[in-house]
Amino acid sequence: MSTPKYKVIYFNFMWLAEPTRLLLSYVKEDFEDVRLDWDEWEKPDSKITNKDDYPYRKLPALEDTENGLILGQSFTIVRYLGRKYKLVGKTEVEAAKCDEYADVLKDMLKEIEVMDDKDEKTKSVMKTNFLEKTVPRYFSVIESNLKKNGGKFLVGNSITWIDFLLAQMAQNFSNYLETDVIANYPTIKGHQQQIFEIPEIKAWIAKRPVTQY
Ligand SMILES: N[C@@H](CCC(=O)N[C@@H](CS)C(=O)NCC(=O)O)C(=O)O
Repeated sequence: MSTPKYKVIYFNFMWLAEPTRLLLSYVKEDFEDVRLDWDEWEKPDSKITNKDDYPYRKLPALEDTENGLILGQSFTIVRYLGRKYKLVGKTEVEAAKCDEYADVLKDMLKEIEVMDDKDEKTKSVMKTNFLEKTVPRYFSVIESNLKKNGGKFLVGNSITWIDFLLAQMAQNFSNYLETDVIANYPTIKGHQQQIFEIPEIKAWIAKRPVTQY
């Protein structure tokens, strides 16, 4: 067996690394799926001594053995692979729309991540705000744009990195909030189902470790 071209280093979650894992599965690139122990990483006297090997001491990181690159920042990683495999849109406008949607998802993600260390009452208020204000603000626009574009691809007439990012981030938000955040957005829901049904993606989903997030 040949050595995989890529190493995806993260923890045993889907969260920020899964869009990359989906994209690599889609382009049929074998990758080493390295999952570090989160609890161990968090310990002040952690046995993980090579944290400095990873950009900003944060994960996920992608190692590309073709050119020696070690890349940090999850959205940058998916965009990089998108570029490499020509999944970034066919025009500058399409590429810009991919970036716009990615920034939307990042704004949403930020709101979720700040909930994490809050007490249950505060978290519940933040969750309601997210579901009642944030989700409609962003997803109603994406729903309408996606519908106008035919429902299959967010941008243009072929798959791009943002299709993987949206499908997985919507899943992440739903898993974290224990509510299907796209239940009221049938076009986004249908798009997500189509992405998860792509044979290469379906095969990855069937074999990946089962995790809550
Ligand atoms: N903006 C970064 C965030 C990366 C990040 O915060 N990763 C967390 C895990 S989800 C981490 O590595 N935390 C470990 C630490 O801060 O020591 C990205 O999208 O990759």
